[in-house]
Parts: sequence; C-alpha cells; structure tokens
Amino acid sequence: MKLYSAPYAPNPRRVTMFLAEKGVTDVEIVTLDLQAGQHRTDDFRAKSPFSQIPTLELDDGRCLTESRAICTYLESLYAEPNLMGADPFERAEIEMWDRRAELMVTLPMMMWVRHGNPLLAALEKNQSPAIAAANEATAMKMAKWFDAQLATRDFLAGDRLTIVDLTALAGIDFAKMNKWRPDDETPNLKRWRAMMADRPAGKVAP
Ligand SMILES: N[C@@H](CCC(=O)N[C@@H](CS)C(=O)NCC(=O)O)C(=O)O
Repeated sequence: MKLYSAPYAPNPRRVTMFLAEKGVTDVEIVTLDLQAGQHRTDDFRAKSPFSQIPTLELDDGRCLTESRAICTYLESLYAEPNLMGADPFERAEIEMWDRRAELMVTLPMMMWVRHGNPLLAALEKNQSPAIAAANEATAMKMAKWFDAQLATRDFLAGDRLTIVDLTALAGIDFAKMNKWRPDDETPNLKRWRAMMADRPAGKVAP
C-alpha cells in the first residue's frame, strides 16, 4: 500500500500518526510537494477526485481518500492497539468525540492557518483575513472547551489514547504555523500536548 502525504499537512499526519501508534511500518509513504502542485495532476486526480491528501492506494490500485475513512480501513487491517473502539458503545462514543475534535478544533485551526498565513497562499488562492479571524476565534474558544474536558482525564475520549487525540493533535500542531500552541491559558491542553510528545504519534514529523 502507498499513502500519499506531504510535510506539514495535518490530514495526512492524522494517518501517519495513526500508523505510528499501531507500529505499522510497511505502508510506503509517497511525499508530494503541494506548493509545487504535484497533487493537481490528472494522474493524481484519478486517485483522489478533489486532488487531496491523504490518499491510500491499495496494491490492487483501489484508492481511499478522507483521513478518517483511511483510519477505519487501517483499524480493520491492524486491530491492535485498538484506536477506534472495541464495542458498539465505545465505537460510537469515540466517533462522537472524533467529530467534535475534527469539526470544532482541527478544522477551524486549519482554516485559520490556510487563510491567515502567507505561506499557504499557493494553496488557498483566495485567502481572506475575515475567514482567518472568524476561524481563529472559534479555534481559541474550542481550545478552551477541550482544555476543560482534560481537567479530569488524560485523553480526549475515555481512558486511553484513541484516534480523537490524533485528530486534535494534527490541528493543534498545525496552528504552530500561526505561532499558537497550548500555553498557560489552556494548562490541561498543554499537559496533554507534552504527554503526546513522548508517544509514537508525537514523534511523527509535522
Ligand atoms: N476531509 C479531508 C481533507 C483533506 C485535505 O484538506 N487535505 C489537504 C492537506 S491537509 C489537501 O490535500 N490540500 C490540497 C489543496 O488544498 O490543494 C480528509 O480528512 O482527508
């Protein structure tokens, strides 16, 4: 299998962190240069209709896009350690938290960077300071909300690491491009980020 990825891209990193936590090393990583538009070719569009990464290409040529769908597939292939839930309730609960992490934290962080950082102008051709500001405000509000959740537990969903921690970490680390990181205003998130740094996921290059 091949995983199409790119340095500093948060959605592929969600998958590479997932692989790292599972200890999977036999997926070939194909690095694309997004700034140079290597993902906007007809060949790549045949694999990924919206020219997006991550894209997982199976040995028989079938492709999956959407980072969560790729993680679902990998969870079936590499069952341990379980990162997406071991019984019906836990699976649904982890999905609930994962959607919260993705839609309320990671997406606003990404939109803030994409619209607010000149380094992303090649990808986000119509950068808008207003969109950047609105997403920054949402991201900061939700960082505080997630910080409060972590006051009484170590991980974002339940009592062990799950995909939710990886989804959130992908977005939170991407915000470093806009010079934000969890600090004393979000002390629980800061503690969680330090704990994640020591894990396989935290060692995956941004
Ligand atoms: N919902 C998709 C989002 C994928 C996505 O936005 N990927 C970005 C990289 S993080 C991308 O391919 N961007 C290419 C572009 O903007 O041209 C997923 O989770 O896989």
